[in-house]
Amino acid sequence: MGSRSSFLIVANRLPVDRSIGPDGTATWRRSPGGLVTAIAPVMQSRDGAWLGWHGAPGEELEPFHDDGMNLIPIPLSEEEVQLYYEGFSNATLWPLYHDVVAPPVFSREMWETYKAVNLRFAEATAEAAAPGAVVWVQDYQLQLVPQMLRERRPDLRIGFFLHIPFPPVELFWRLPWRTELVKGLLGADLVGFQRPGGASNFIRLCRRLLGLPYKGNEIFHDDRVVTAQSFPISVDFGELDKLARDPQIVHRAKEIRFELGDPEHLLLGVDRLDYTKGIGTRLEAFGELLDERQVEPGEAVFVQIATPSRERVEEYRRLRDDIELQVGRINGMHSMIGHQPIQYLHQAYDRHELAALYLAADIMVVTPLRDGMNLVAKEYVSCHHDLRGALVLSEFAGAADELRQAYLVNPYDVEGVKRQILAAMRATPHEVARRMRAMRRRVSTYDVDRWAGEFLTALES
Ligand code: GDG
Repeated sequence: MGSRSSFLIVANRLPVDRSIGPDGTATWRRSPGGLVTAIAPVMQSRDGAWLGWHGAPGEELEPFHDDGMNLIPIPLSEEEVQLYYEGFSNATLWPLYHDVVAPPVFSREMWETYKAVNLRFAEATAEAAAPGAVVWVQDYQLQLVPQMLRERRPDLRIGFFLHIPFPPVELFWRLPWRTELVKGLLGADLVGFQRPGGASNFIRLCRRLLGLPYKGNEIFHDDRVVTAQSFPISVDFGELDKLARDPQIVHRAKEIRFELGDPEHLLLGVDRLDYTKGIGTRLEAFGELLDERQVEPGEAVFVQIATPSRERVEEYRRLRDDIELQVGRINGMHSMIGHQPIQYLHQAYDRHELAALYLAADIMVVTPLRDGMNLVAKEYVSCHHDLRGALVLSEFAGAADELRQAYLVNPYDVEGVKRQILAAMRATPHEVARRMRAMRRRVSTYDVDRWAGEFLTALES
């Protein structure tokens, strides 16, 4: 790559996906997601570059330009995908950081590969960055990059943002490589978390593990100051609001309700099929409401979109079987000819269909056992310009800090989840509108632009 960039994003994946046309030519399409939308203008105005894996194992690609961004592909071999991505990132760190809701795998081989891949990212970034550039490293797959990068390029301004929760000291302590991981993060000038609790867990850990002094949210390490602070991520409210007002989407939302037999209550869940999302819990609650005839057959339909995710990781395969068994049981018990209480869709949908589903749903059920933020909850709110729609939301999602007018639940308390689903079903339209209006005010003010803006301002100050 000839010219160097003054603003760089470093993430596990590039923000584009390749699709091969019928004539065999490859085109790149921007992958959906708020991060890219928020960052794209900054990229364009500062001649930015994005470093990340392009998604094809074993393939090396030259840097290219697409959608106004310089993209620098980082290669990963098939074995690295297994050990670094599916392994250390998603079978070790992911469950450990999510309250150990599944047992983490501790493997030295995975760790070695994680280190090697982080080094490759750091070296490529060191090469691509202009003097004094601002570098923003994303998420748990790349926690060693800040330190590795600082060793090579002390002139850079380095920020790191963790999209998932940062666990309490007692859980983090189990990691055989805990010291290396913490030191990796401390290479940054600013370490960002979703919730204030994540930042304080990190500060406490630095003190307990490394004996580092701190004052407020500033940690003193190696003659430098590292700031640990929360920046709750958000969605592109304006874009979703506009999308949900589009007559085609409004029409599609009506059509969806009609196709489902115009139930009195349409409940919706949208998640990657992940064991942290509490899909089983909400289905259990809904199933019991049907068993107890608190909800009459035919009165409600639960649409659960479960987008395929990490299908080669053992724990995810097991989860899929469990959920499919559970759906089968409930539907077996409570279906009537022409009516199934649960519509389970193990498929991905495009953004338009998703917006129509949000708009169609009376009750959005978001019950993660632990979640950094949960964008689905904020997307649902952004789509309800009609002020219809109630949100049932887990206290264990970062979004619960902001969306206080949701029907908040403890996802471990099935009775409580049932109670809140019933409360949402029975709420008056006035009450529903009052809550929705307050939540919309929050999300429209704290949108994803503001999130990125506040992080970058803090990083550069
Ligand atoms: C991590 C953290 C944090 C889902 N199905 C489809 C689809 N989606 C989109 C949603 C939403 C996104 O995927 C999922 O975001 P979440 O925030 O809900 O969850 P994670 O994937 O676990 O994200 C999380 C987030 O990072 C950001 O920091 O909030 O806590 O775990 O945008 O709409 N999109 C499309 N089709 C689908 O079928 N197009």
